[in-house]
Amino acid sequence: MEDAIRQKAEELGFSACAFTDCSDLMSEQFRLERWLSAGRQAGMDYMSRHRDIRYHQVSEYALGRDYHAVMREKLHLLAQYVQTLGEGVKTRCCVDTAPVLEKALARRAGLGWIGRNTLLVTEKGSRFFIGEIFTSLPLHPDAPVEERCGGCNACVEACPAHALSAEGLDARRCLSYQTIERKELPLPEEVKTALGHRIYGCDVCQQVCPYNRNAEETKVDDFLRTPEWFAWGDAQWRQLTQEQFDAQFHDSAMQRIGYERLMENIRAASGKDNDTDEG
Ligand code: B12
Ligand code: SF4
Ligand code: SF4
Repeated sequence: MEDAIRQKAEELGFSACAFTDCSDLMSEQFRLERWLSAGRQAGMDYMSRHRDIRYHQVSEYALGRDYHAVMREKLHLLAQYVQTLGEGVKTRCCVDTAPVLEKALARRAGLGWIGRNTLLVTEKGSRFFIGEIFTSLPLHPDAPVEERCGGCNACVEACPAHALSAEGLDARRCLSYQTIERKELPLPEEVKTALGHRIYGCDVCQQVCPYNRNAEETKVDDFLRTPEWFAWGDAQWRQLTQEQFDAQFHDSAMQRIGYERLMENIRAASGKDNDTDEG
């Protein structure tokens, strides 16, 4: 049954599929509690409530169609298949859902290990999203794999905001948090300095990871596109109108932050000496 589900997942374009049970998640929960008590979730209150691309740089995942929608559609198709494997089988799909510790579950299912960049890392890198199907169908859990960062510390050293340490990630520093999740504006000067040309998300701790050199191209068309804005220069970003924003980003994860927030990021990333890098 497990192999049949894995095969169906592969047909749907998932790069991997594995199984785990939900018992004994207390140790993972403890890590989360410790992270929250240290205030490292920054202003993402939802965490605690639920216990240039030439000139500007935009995180690569924003190129594709919003991964929440793509993953949800594919998970529902896979869940429909799982329901056919037994009488009255129940399923529930999740992707990027706040109270679910997705990396912890994926690690337990043996999909990869938690790297020093705090992401789920596999032999084929970390450039993927994680989604789950919780089901009443009894399945055999897979075994976790060993941590394979070894002596590497590249992500910790390369992080432009010094957000990574032996303690994990401090979201208060992370540029992904600052450009996507942070609510209080304007951005502080030290954040603007660390931003460089970034206006949405940050990929540095993945770009430097040696395992991402083994990454395979996705088979999902929704993630393979090159939108018009990919070629925009500085001037086009700065003059972006609400109408252009709606037309260009309506189905990208970037629409989630809204026009005003993106313009604030563009101003923050432009308000420095690197202004001269006109694209
Ligand atoms: C909040 C959040 C953020 C925050 C905080 C990030 C963080 N590391 O916690 C911010 C906004 C900064 C962020 C940024 C990004 N995020 Co984010 N984020 C989340 C979210 C919603 C929750 C993460 C969470 O629970 N954090 C709290 C801390 C305590 O937990 P944790 O680091 O996950 O650690 C747990 C386990 O990993 C485990 N654990 C940790 N270390 C160890 C060590 C050992 C030995 C063991 C046994 C266990 C263990 O214990 C912890 C508690 O359970 C998840 C989706 C989800 N529901 O899980 C996506 C998620 C983690 N993000 C994702 C992505 C893609 C990103 C970005 C790459 C986006 C970008 N390009 O800008 C960056 C990367 C930044 C980074 N280095 O983490 C993906 C990661 C995919 C992957 N390969 O791992 C996820 C899973 C979303 C998804 N569904 O695909 N994110
Ligand atoms: S996403 Fe960027 S700022 Fe955040 S931890 Fe990774 S390298 Fe550092
Ligand atoms: S860059 Fe090195 S330390 Fe960081 S996650 Fe990748 S292998 Fe691990």
